[in-house]
Amino acid sequence: MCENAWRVEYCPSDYTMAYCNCPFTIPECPGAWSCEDIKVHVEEIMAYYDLNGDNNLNPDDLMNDNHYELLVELCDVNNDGSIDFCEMHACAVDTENEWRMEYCPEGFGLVYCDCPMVPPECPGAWNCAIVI
Ligand SMILES: [Ca+2]
Ligand SMILES: [Ca+2]
Repeated sequence: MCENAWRVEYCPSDYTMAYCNCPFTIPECPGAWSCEDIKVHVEEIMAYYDLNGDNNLNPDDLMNDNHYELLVELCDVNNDGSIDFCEMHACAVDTENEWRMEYCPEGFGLVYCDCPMVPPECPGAWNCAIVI
């Protein structure tokens, strides 16, 4: 709104308004998951399958073999034979986007979610080296 108010005031009258896609308004697609939904889902999966609590899914967790192999095939990005939280999270985001491409109306955006396990950089925040 500010940009267009500024244009009305300072631009020649035939100058066009800016109509940008608002990044915060996404068309409704029933059943689509938000980043928050994905995070909760991944937390549930990890809590359910990660029996030894090391935040990795691997054969130690006594998963059903077929399910484990499928997960490794789909989600084990670094090929170390286990799926950590962020690999599972990225996998869930991919799955969500495949679903959206199939079922959501055209124009419905894909979802891009950072792995919630990695603390975000905060400008001006102190890191451990400064604190110590
Ligand atoms: Ca584990
Ligand atoms: Ca891995």
